[in-house]
Amino acid sequence: MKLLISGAVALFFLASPALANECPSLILKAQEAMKAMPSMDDAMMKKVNDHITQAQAEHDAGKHDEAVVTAKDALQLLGNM
Ligand SMILES: [Cu+2]
Repeated sequence: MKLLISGAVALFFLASPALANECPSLILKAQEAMKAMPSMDDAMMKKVNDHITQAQAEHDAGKHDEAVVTAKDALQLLGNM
């Protein structure tokens, strides 16, 4: 049983290389990148904002991998990877 749990934990970590604290820093980076871009059209701004909000929600829900992907999408939209 213990072996089974270790296996599951190992699998979990293999499948989830993202660190729990990687999302907030990526979210912050996206927020700062957005602030640094004053001339962004509204549709784009909304799209990036939605990504940031979603990333924060995913992080809060413990879905750190998804949060990282979403935050990276936001950064990609901002052309700031
Ligand atoms: Cu997270």
